[in-house]
Amino acid sequence: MKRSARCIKRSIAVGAAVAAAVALQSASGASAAPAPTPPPGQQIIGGPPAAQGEFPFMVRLSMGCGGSLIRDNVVLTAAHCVDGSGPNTSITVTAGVVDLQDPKAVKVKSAEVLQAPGYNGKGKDWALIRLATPIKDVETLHLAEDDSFDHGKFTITGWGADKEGGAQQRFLRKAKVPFVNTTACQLAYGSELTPGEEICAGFVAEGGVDTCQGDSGGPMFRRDEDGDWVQVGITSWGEGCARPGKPGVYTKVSAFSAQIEKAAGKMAR
Ligand code: 4AZ
Repeated sequence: MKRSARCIKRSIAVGAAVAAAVALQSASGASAAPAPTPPPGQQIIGGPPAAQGEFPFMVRLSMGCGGSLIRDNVVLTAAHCVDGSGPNTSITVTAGVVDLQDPKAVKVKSAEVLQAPGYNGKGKDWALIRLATPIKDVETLHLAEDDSFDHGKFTITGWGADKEGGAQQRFLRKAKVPFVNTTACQLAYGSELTPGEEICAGFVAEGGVDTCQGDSGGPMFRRDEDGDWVQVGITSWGEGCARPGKPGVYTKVSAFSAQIEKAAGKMAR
């Protein structure tokens, strides 16, 4: 099966299962006092929980994807997380928390969606969501304007599965993954990879750390020379999760940042 179809199916299935999975987790963990700290474990896959406020630009989308705030009223996510372009009030965006059940969570509805022009399931996996109301005083994430940040170690974050086929998470997880060059990534994926539009990351030899189902649309980012976060990728796809020889594939933000900024600027006003 084409990987695009596989990923789209997955994200929809995850969307349907999210509320239930998160509700279940809270129910099973709710017997004691409200849990201020996450349960122990190694999730996104292979990383610890994020601290409250550590990634203020990180949001959860109600269809079961991640996203990043690039304006106070615009979220960047994956094209395969949305249905198309146009007015759309069906998405709930949860911001400002690592715990999706935190009563302080800021929840806002979408107003409009822009799916990447020309998106057909291969490459171009980006989309913008305009919010009905801006998130107050939020620290937005800056986009890589060129490929000068496409190397080194990247941070990945999400509420997605903690293992292949695993449950969606109540608490935001983070992990670090190294850049994988195009030659090595093509060795893994052949013509399924769209070089120039996608960037790969992961521990190819050993696996073990990765994004997984439900992390899609979330940002992959690193620090620039000033120590500020810069987004280099959008979680897109991969064969399974955290498998040796199968790195994660991310939309190469620098290839689209001019187009994204222009579209976001139009949308935001
Ligand atoms: C997904 O379905 C997904 N291991 C995201 C990332 C990866 C695989 C699947 C990469 O959302």
